[in-house]
Amino acid sequence: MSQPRNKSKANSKNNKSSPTENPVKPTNGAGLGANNQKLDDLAPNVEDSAGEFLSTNQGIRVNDNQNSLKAGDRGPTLIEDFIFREKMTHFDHERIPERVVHARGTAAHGYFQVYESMAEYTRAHFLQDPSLQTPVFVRFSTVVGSRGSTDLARDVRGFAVKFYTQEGNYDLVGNNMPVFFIQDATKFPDLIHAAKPEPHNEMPQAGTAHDTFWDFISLMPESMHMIMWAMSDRAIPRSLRMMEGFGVHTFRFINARGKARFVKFHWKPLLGLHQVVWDEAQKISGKDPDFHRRDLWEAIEDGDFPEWELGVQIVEEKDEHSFPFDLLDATKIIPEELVPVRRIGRLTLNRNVENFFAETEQVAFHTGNIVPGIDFTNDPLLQGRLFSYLDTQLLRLGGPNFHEIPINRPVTPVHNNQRDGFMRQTINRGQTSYDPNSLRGGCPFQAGMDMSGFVSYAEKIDAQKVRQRSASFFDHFSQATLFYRSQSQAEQNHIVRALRFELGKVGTPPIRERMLGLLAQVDTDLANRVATGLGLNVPKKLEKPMNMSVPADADPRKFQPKRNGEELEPSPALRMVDNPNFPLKSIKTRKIAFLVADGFNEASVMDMKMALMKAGAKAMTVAPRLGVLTGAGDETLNADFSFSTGASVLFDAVYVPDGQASVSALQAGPEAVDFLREAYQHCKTIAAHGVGVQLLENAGLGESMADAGLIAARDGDARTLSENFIIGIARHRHWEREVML
Ligand code: HDE
Repeated sequence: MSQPRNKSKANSKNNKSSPTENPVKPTNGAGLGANNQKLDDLAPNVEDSAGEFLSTNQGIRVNDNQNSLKAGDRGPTLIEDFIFREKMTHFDHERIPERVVHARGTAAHGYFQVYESMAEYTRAHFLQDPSLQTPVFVRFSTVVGSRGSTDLARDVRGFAVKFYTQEGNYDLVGNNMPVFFIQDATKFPDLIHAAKPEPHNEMPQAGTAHDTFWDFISLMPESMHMIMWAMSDRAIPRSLRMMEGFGVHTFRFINARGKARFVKFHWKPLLGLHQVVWDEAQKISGKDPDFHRRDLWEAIEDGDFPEWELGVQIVEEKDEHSFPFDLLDATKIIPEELVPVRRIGRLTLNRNVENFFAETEQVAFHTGNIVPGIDFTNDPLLQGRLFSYLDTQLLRLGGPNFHEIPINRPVTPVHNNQRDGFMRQTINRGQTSYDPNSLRGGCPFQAGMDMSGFVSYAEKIDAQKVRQRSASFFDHFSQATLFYRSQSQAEQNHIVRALRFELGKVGTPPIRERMLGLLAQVDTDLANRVATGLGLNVPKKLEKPMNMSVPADADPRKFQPKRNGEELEPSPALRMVDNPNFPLKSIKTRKIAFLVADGFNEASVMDMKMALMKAGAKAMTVAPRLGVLTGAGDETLNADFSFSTGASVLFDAVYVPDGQASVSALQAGPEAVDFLREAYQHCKTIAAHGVGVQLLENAGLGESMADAGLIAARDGDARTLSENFIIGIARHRHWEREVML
């Protein structure tokens, strides 16, 4: 059922709408689900067949949905069967083109609330009033894989936020990494063609570990900073709820007096920053390719609403040129040590979608959707995106009326002279569809600034029309080095391993060597370690010419990557392990596997379960079989998983409770021991109580081992043990276990 929403009086013949009426209403836009203006807006479009008769799309009730109409019960189907034809035709047309990038995604509803008025910096209405809750729809995604690909691919994650503000839709279409591979939008099709499955054999799916990607990258020194991020653990998040988001480009804030400042946007997750291990990621891709999607869905269903704080880095216009990099260059960050991130509000996701296709698939983000008080800069990557997003929606959603699809329409009224086109829903009343007009008293009117009319920032531009990259963009290595040197030892090891994996999958030796040459520009130790894994030597010199983004007729000798000479201090804000921005060590929403079988000790299970639940974690039982398990004292417990449906990679930590019969049953097969060994290998916290310790020993993980993440207590109660267990889990992983060659 679809209803046109704009039954607005403003479109009526006797237009009473006054040009002095401000669209900004004092009411709250959202609330904890109950009072969310966007959800109210979607409600008339929600269909629910509970208690209803089956009908055709024309509303005719169907008597037989089992058989097509035939000439005789063994005869041919008749073309007259309108019920069959309608059903089959609709089915044949169910698919729309998937997104050319970011095809794999998942989304949820929620709201945003600013902590205090930002009026000093921006006139954006949704950033003025701390009591206002602005509805949002957020879609997370991977970039390279197709719609059905695994969530755990090594990849950048999209973090796209649509704010349904009182002044229209504002889209902050960001990623979970603050920089990008390229500096100019015209290189985007090249980058994506190189990263996607190779065109001759459509392999590999959802991964960059192949020749064409590294061929391209090895010739693109400007990518090196982003490559460091993409090879880091940021590319394999533990959960979409535990990753940062970034607007990437420098934008502008403009206040009511017209004063502009530069701004970079950040999303800081309240659950902290966490990753999985690459081996784990690959196994999760087989055990549960929907791991991230499921994690987000379940957290919201359970009431564990994910939250992020919106952070801004604000730079005065006069300081534009005071950094050792260009603010318009999307391959650079502003280190937080140079310009602190001020946290200005909170995003909460509290409602799953009703229908994946209608909402998650049909949502159309566009960097060009901005509201008064926010504006663009001349970042050439952003400028290209401003064209691409609208263009891509026209194809993907089939025409110019995709803004009318319920998930895309704003909560503010839409009045203009745009008309017709495929799938038009709005019934525009009246004789006129042009401006100026007198027949309609000039409606719809232009809005003054005091009526929330959008006015572009009047930037002064006096320049030659050139196809040229600014020389201020040519330092491609300083920040790559900064990133690598800011990582913890464990994270540096992971970058080395990731590069060994990715380049190890490259079949063309000169590509590997060229990459080593580039890595040596970032950090010689990094290059040497990667080279060791590949059985190669680091080339003495950088292979030339590198692509320095110059036209055919330019002299390549004049354009070489360079360092600006300034060594930037390592920035702890860039690492995931012990990042000072995330001091809170919480185990909230973490999943803990309890390995149990019949004969478990009830107190050992319940005490630990209660302690974990109190700390906000989720205890789940994994047993040799599904069904009801009986404890030593005849109390029963349901197995949440069997060894065939559960796997250690799906949990954050493992506990083996006391109970002789239970432990003996677990020892009878190889699964429990394998489960523990794998959890250990992935640096997870493991605890065992009473005879449960035997199982650890059986797995070769004796309690004598000096390891903060291995907690064994033969005696005492599980309550005492639980304190250490919780501290261990809160550390997330025990990286000191990793052996690096
Ligand atoms: Fe995108 N990008 N992009 N991108 N992007 C798309 O738009 C594009 C870039 C990002 O959940 C497409 O609707 C160009 C940076 C996200 O629906 C397309 C360039 C950043 C999403 C497109 C970039 C992003 C997209 C494909 C280089 C981080 C998914 C489908 C100039 C700041 C949004 C679509 C969703 C999607 C073009 C680079 C983020 C083709 C040309 C940098 C999160 O329009």
